[in-house]
Formats: sequence, C-alpha cells, structure tokens
Amino acid sequence: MKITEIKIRQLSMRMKSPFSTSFGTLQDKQFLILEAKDASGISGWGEGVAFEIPWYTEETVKTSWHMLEDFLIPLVLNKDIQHPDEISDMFKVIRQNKMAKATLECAVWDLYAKKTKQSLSNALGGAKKKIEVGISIGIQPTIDQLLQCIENYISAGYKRMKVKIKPGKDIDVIQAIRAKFPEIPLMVDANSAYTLDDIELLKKLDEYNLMMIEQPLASDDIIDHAKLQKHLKTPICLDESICSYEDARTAIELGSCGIINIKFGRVGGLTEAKRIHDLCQQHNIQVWCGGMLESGIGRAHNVALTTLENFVLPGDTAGSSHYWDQDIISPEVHVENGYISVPESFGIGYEPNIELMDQLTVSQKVYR
Ligand code: OSB
Ligand code: MG
Repeated sequence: MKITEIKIRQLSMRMKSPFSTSFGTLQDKQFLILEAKDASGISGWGEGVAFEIPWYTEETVKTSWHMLEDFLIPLVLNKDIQHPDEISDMFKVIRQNKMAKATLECAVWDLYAKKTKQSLSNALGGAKKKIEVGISIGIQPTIDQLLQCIENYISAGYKRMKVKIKPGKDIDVIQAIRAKFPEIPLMVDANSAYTLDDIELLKKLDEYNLMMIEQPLASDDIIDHAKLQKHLKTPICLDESICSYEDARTAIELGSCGIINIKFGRVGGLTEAKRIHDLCQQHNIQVWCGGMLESGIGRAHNVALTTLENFVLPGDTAGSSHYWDQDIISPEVHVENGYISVPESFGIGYEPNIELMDQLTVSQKVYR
C-alpha cells in the first residue's frame, strides 16, 4: 500500500446543543477530516479529535494541522506500507501530538481495511456484531433539566448515564439523580476538576452506587489517583491521564484505576488503542470507548474499536442524531435500544457525504 495523496480539510459544524464540562462549553465544532488516497484511488478517512482550544489536552486544530503538514504527512507519503501498525513506529521520531498522529493513522487503517476487503472491525480483530452504547450528559443549568435529560435517555434505551460534575455541582446533583432513579447504571466524569484536598467530598460519592468515577484528579496525574483509589470503593476510571501504553502500564502497576476509557485520539491511534486494550485485558482492567463529540467519521472508528473483546462497558458512542442535525456520513450512526449494529461493509462502513462536507469546509489543502 502506498499513499500518494492526502487531503486535509477543516470543517465547521454546529452541535444541536452546547456540551458543558468542568473545563468549558462546546457548541461550534472546528475539526479536521483527513482523506488518504492510494494510487488506485481508494480513500481512507480519519478525523482529528483535537478541539479549537487546548482545554482537554494540549493539542488544538491548528497544532494538529501543523504537525500533519510539516512532520507526519512527509513521513508517510509515497512510502511502502504493509500494515497500519507500521505507522505508529514511523511516527516515533515525533514526540507526543497524539491526536494529530491518530488523524492520519486512522485513515491508513480505513484504507488498509478497504484494500484487504474487510470491515475495520475485522481488520482490528474485533468480533462483536453490535455494541452497547451509553450517553455522556454535559453539565445542565438546573438539576431539574438534568433529571429530564436522564429520563429521556432512559426512554431512548441508553445503557448507562454519565454525568459531568465539577466543584459545586457534584454531591447534590448525584443525590438528586439517585433519589429519582435508584437503579440506573450511573457514573460521573469530573474532567480533572478536583485535587486530593477534596478527598472527603470524593469519598461521599461512594454512597451512590456509581459504576465509576472518571478522571477526578489532574489530567497528567497517575500517582495521586492511586492514593485516592485506596480510599474509594468505587473504581476510578482514567481518561486524560492515559495517553499511551506506558501510561496504562504505570497506572495498572500503581493501582491508580480499575477501569480505563480508551480514545484513539488521546493515545495516538488505533494500534496504540489496541495495545492498551490487550494490556488491560491481561490485568483484568475493564475498558470502554470514550468519545470526543466526533462527527460520523471519528465515531465510525470508535464503533469499530469497541468491537474488541475487552470493551465490556458501554461507550460514549451516541448516535449521529444526538449531536448533529445532519451527519457527514451515510447511513448515519444509528442507536437502537442502546445498541449500534456494527457495519459489515469494507473499511469504516459508512460513506462520507462529500457534498455536505464541501459545504462545511472552511479550508482545505492537498499534499502529494
Ligand atoms: O471527558 O470524555 C470526556 C467530550 C469532550 C471532551 C471530553 C469528554 C467528552 C465527553 C463526551 O464526555 C463524549 C461524547 O459524547 O463524544
Ligand atoms: Mg472523560
């Protein structure tokens, strides 16, 4: 396989409703879509999951484009590639910049799956025919609005509710949810909003039968999470802290978490995501697939990744219509009764809608 042409476009797409976390509120999404073509004209697609502002990780849409244009694309263009696993090795000369790397690596995975006439799920070694889907609910203006959201998502069949928390919007919120919905599968995500000084408050969360507490402490911490886990019955789930296989190994060895949320963008691509998945499986650490409010292209990669065996907990892979009036793929990602049926056609299994993407593109560039 030889990639002879790469096109990057920046899309601007408005989400149906704003999404608020402890770090900020997102509604108008700027993100990159990368198309990698080989000489026969087959295209592989990847999505950049960095945001416009570096508040989840240090990367942005601009830094991703810079890394791709000046460093990553030149490493891949016109090189002989046997298998997408080679890409992460080729990228080792460039430090970090995982989301930029994943944008291109995911496109190579899609292209490889298409060229070898198999679904991306199959190419990754996944076997599930359908995957379980949970929902991530942003911080709401009032508790009543949150309870209403939860009720709607229960009716829609989502398999677990994840509620964003931050200081001042935590215990009271969870208390109210449990009062109304004593049995629902429920978890919280703090996006690094607390420190060990908040240990007494965090210990109170143990009373609410939560599936897990996601990323309570600093985004680059692994040590303090291990200290905190010793004081909590509820498993900690690490998100921001796990950017590589080595981070996962450290966290497992220190006992920093019981669960890991894997995102292909945060860890530099699908090959690294798979390695982390395998490591967790060996150590009885459950994993699930996180989300970055992706369009259908990134979401398709999430769906394929989730078909691996140790993705045993519902992921943040809500359907297209949850986020967008119209998604840039067809068919759209559809959730029925809390499940997505994994597409069986070649590659990511959803067709990019070029006409719609053209309308949403704010800038683009072709590399040969
Ligand atoms: O922490 O998992 C997170 C969205 C943006 C940034 C970080 C996170 C999230 C979500 C939403 O929780 C996941 C999704 O629905 O795609
Ligand atoms: Mg998270």
